[in-house]
Amino acid sequence: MSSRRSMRLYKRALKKIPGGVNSPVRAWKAVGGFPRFVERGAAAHIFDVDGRKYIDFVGSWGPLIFGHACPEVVAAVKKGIMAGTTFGASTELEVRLAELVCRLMPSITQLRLVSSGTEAAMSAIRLARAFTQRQKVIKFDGCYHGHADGLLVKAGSGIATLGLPDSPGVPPGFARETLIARFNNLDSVDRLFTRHGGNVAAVIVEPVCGNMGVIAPKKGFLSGLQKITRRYDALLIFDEVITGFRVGLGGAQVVYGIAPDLTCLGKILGGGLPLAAFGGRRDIMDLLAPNGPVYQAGTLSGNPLAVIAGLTTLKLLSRRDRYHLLEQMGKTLEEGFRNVLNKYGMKGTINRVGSMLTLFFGVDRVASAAEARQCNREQFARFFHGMLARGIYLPPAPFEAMFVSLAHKKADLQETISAFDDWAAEETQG
Ligand code: KE4
Repeated sequence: MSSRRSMRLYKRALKKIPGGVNSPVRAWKAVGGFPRFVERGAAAHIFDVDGRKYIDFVGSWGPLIFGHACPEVVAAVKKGIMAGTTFGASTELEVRLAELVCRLMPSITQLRLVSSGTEAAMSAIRLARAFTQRQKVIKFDGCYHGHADGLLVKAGSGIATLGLPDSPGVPPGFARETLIARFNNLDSVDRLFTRHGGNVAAVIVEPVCGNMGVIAPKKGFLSGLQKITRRYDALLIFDEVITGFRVGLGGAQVVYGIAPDLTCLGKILGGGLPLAAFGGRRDIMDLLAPNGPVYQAGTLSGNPLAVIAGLTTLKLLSRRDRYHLLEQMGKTLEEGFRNVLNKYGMKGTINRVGSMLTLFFGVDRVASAAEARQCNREQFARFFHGMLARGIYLPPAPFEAMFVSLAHKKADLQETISAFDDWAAEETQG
């Protein structure tokens, strides 16, 4: 089946939208080809404008834990929209959502709703700097926390531990306030604190990485971060925009038993509509305007429709243990993929936490960004297109996560594994 309509739409899009997309990863630069335009989604499937049906493992990059057009979410939003879309005033809905999140994640005693994960991370860092009256922030190579200036930073040379802009437009002065450590490497954090300890406001980390492909924290890594931040009176910020409500109802912080000082949330929180949040210790959150001097605001913050979608999603997740099912499905996919790799003698490894997983080609182990970057990206691109041709829609980039949803059925997983087997045969036997 041709992709003529997608190609035509892409050409039009290129004229009026930079790169033809509203977010760079959607342009498929890492895998080549041109993006398929989506017409609609239904449960575990998406349909492109040329009528092709795909089993979807992007799930809009994480929000859709119940798949596309979840009936309960659709019904709740349909009902809600009849009362209006936004008021720029408080509603009972946002109070109920805040109460529910605080119940599910006890480290959060208060939270502020925003519209994107970028806003959540940016605001949490501003708050941490105000609370500690310090400037430096430590992040990890390969972790992504949205595109606020201070977070688009890459590691300086070995000596210059200060960050360097990772994008034009980020002033060197902003980048210098961000220090880069290595995930799963407490010594790299220790060295930065030894050198800058008294001036480090916070460490921000994805407790389970989703943005260098999936990488789980080594035993003791997260508790080690908590110990060292406490030792230096710095704050620990968990960016749970992906892992929140994904790896467990209470997020990674409950799964790994670590109570961060601040948490960023997004994606699943909004049930597919634009909603994110940051929250944590009361003594820190009290600094936020209008109580305190730290300014943060947003026209659509706590948007009623997004809150309705989020509340409905979290209540569905709370009803009964869905995470056992997500774990089973993730395991089925991981084992199926591993069997195919072994069957065809293909070198690769699969990292998985619950229903988020990444297949890295050409490497035996990935526990850091540096190891992830050793993977065979060209083979991943062939894998991506091979699976697309077989009706499987994967993240169009090697350093992202595949997401299994509660809308996926066993048959979808079997079809996906068979598609991989078929492609692997072609890839290895020509
Ligand atoms: P947004 O501003 O895109 O809502 O959230 C930024 C963000 C913050 N923290 C983490 C851990 C994230 O993964 C993200 C955004 N994730 C990417 C994909 N990994 C979103 C996809 C995109 O950029 O289009």
